[in-house]
Amino acid sequence: MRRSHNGNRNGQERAVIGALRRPTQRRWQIEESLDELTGLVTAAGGAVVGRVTQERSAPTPGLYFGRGKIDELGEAARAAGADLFVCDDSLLPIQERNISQALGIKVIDRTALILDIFAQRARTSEGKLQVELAQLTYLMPRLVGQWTHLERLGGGIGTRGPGETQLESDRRVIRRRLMAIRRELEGVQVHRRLRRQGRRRTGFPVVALVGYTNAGKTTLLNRFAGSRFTAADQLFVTLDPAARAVHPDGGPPFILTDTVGFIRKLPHELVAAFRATLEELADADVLLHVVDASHPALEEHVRAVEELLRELHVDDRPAVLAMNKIDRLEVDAALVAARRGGVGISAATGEGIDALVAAIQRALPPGGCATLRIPHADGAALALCYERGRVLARRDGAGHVELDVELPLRLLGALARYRVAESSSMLGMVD
Ligand SMILES: Nc1nc2c(ncn2[C@@H]2O[C@H](COP(=O)(O)OP(=O)(O)OP(=O)(O)O)[C@@H](O)[C@H]2O)c(=O)[nH]1
Ligand SMILES: [Mg+2]
Repeated sequence: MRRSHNGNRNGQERAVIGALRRPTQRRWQIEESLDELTGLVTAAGGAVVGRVTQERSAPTPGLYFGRGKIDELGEAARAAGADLFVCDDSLLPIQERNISQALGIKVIDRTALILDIFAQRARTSEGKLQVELAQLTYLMPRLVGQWTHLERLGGGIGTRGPGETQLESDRRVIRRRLMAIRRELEGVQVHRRLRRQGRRRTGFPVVALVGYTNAGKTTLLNRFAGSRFTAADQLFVTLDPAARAVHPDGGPPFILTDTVGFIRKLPHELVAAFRATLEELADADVLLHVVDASHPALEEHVRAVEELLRELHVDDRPAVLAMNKIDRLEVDAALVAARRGGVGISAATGEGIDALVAAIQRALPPGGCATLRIPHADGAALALCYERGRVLARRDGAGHVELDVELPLRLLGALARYRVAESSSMLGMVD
């Protein structure tokens, strides 16, 4: 563990992970979810040394698991030399405390683990503030009369913070800190809004990458834009939004944005804290949903992403489904993609990218025609019309130029102030 104070062998925290299996759940579903949890522990810098499951219709209020299972868990943890137990589901603060006392090791849940990974990965000041906001919100109910919790902070998975500030905090101090963070975030987010506005003024349509973590979103952005953002076989590599202009062969350009990946049971504290980042999706003309088609749980991944899009109120957006990593498939990739109405691609090899570009172009809002009266003083607007649109007619006037021009819809909006409203030469919408 990089920043662990626990002093374990190899400096790496050793975790036992566990989950309940409800009667409605299949065994493979639980195993798959625990595989994912293993990936999360690894991403946090720990190692999984054991896993336990228990079949139960509901968690017990005090211990989450049954008493017997807790004893078994304790033995497993001791035998494996574990110093951490991670529960695949959310634990109530009281359950967390009781299990920890029974096992004599630290206990966290999936939420705390994800928050920890985000705390490690946050790079920009906005990202750090958002993570701290989520962590403190998560911590609040765990603080009631729990001073010992504070002493635990500062070392190891689930207890790291982006800043030092919460270490000496009590609830009142935390509340004050939360207020300060919100204020700071507002300041940072003004810049983001300005960037977004600037992007909008260029008139390029915006295509937003969305998808499960590790689906290949950043790899696809890099392929499209020739950029070199970090892409790796690890969960939650990307945290901060990025945007690049894409100039595909044989099609009009668009802006492609990358953002944080989704996951099942994404902590609502994080969704709330990252709302500003995720709101960028609301700006998109088209959502490009990237799916790892080679993943055994791809159906669950698609569902989790669609649910989050609904939660963020962007599920009404036109979407293109990219079934990625088809280079890993042995079956006919086209069949796999077609099953969901998606396009089979490989961001790694470039296969299917042309078909994907075509699908994106079809999904983008159509352009329109208008008559614009542009003053000579705004040479930039005039240049935009020639570069990005198709000028159908030009009439030079005193101090202005009047154009009948076909433009992408967004650019038409950006230049709306120059529209000649009463013009009879308005051509209406075109395809
Ligand atoms: N075989 C194969 N691997 C791919 C493909 N696309 C991406 N990968 C790999 O999948 C892993 C994840 O890729 P990323 O681009 O980082 O995924 P992401 O969706 O941005 O993930 P997060 O930022 O963590 O949410 C990397 O190891 C990539 O090399 C593909 O088409 N084929
Ligand atoms: Mg990424």
